[in-house]
Amino acid sequence: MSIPALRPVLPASLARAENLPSIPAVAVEVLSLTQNEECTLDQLVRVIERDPALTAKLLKLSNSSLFGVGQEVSTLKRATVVLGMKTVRLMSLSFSLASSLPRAGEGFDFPGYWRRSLVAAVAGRSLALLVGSRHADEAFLCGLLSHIGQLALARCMAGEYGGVLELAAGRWPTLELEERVLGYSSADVAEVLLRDWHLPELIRVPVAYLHRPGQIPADAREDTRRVARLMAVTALVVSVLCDAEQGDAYRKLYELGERTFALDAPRMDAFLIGLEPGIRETASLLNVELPGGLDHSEIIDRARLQLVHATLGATADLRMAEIRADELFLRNKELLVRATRDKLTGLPNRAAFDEVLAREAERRLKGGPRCLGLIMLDIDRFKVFNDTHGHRAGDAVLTAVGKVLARLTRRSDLAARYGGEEFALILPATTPAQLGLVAERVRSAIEAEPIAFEGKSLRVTASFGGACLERAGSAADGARLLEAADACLYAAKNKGRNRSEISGKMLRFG
Ligand code: GH3
Ligand code: MG
Ligand code: MG
Repeated sequence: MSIPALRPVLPASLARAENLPSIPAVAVEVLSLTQNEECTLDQLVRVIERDPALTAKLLKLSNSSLFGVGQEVSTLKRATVVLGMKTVRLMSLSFSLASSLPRAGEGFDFPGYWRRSLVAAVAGRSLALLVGSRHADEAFLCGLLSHIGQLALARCMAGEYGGVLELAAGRWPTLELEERVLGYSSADVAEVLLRDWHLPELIRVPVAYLHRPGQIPADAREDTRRVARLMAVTALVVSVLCDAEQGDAYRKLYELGERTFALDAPRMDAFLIGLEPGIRETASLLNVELPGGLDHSEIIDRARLQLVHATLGATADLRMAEIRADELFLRNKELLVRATRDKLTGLPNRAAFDEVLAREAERRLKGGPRCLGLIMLDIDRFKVFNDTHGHRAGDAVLTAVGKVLARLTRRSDLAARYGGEEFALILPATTPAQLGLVAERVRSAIEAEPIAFEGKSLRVTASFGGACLERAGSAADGARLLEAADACLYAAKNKGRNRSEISGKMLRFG
């Protein structure tokens, strides 16, 4: 079929294309019924029932956990009553479209296409429900159609689009790349195609402006803008869950989720993990085979790590610019702290600490930027304290010590809960003498800190060990710095506790 009203930017060859995906007959009828205010439930059911496969899928959907109506639905009419006319209309449109689009072929990543479309559909719908939007079904359809422009290009302009895919080198092509090579993007194609299919603005605009929400036409309706906001977040969810390198998308998703829907990082993570069963279920409903590697919690862990690596990795070039390096350290630290916090104290946990330590050691391969200081501290006779005052009192101590550390360290330092009753500090530019001062300052503050617990005021002390690394031979030398500090801590314990021992010898490796 041909596309009549092509925008001038699109080449004539696309307008003449014979094999553009066409909209299936049932979908056309459902759509025209949608536009008819008078349409009755019976009319809708009659149209859908003409396609037995579609009917079966809608029934399966009504009984799936995705819709979870809690009662067996065995007729289409019942489904229409239980799910509502709008849902049945939009879902039948979604399913009939999905069944008419190609599943496999040469020269295009069809499994990737379907995975992205499915993730977008389920994520769009779930996000809408999460934020209380009444456009969950529209978001599902938008998601399902979110990559339709790329599919159309791969089908109709295989030669030209092949060049784009080649340049993308195995990654999913971006709109920028398409524009650079073709002079227009798959989003332009999607807009034309969806217009040709007579899909309403509420679907067409969010799909066409998925990656450029800032350019939505000024006359777009408020409803449309709302769905577009949902889909902009959804597009980032797709990048995080489907792209091989998602560090940047993950950061952007957090930012946009927070800004648009006040979703904080833990809720966003829970949302991402919660999508997994729905994606699998929808895949089976739409007969789409998903590639492996869809464990969402693993993907999130990997994304976090990539985020951290991406930012920390950037520090390597800045060895000479110490101030900028310190700023980076600060930023890295803040990113990490957000990602990996110890629940009790609110401090970064051991994983975050190990990561920063390894990266900081790496920055000191062959010397520079400045001496890296590390302090370990361990609360004295904490077992006895727990046995005497109870575990909850012990927890109050850990929280209080965490607060002292947060209060007394500079923004450029990293204070972490290393494990149990042990804490660790990384001080990026500190000599042994300065390290001794810091350790003493923290030690006396802990000793002087009254810890309020159930009407009592309790006190604890801690022992400290510290060491400095001037030059590393490998990233693993961070662990050797830790060992040196730990040996000093052991000495402080042996010398009677509530004291600090700092190694006067700067460590130099490599
Ligand atoms: P030392 O002065 O030699 O360090 O003696 P210690 O008793 O502090 O050392 P030990 O390693 O024998 O005991 C550590 C105790 O810390 C044991 C454990 O019950 C307590 N502990 C570890 N993690 C937590 C926690 O999260 N909460 C509480 N309340 N106690 C904890
Ligand atoms: Mg201990
Ligand atoms: Mg102890």
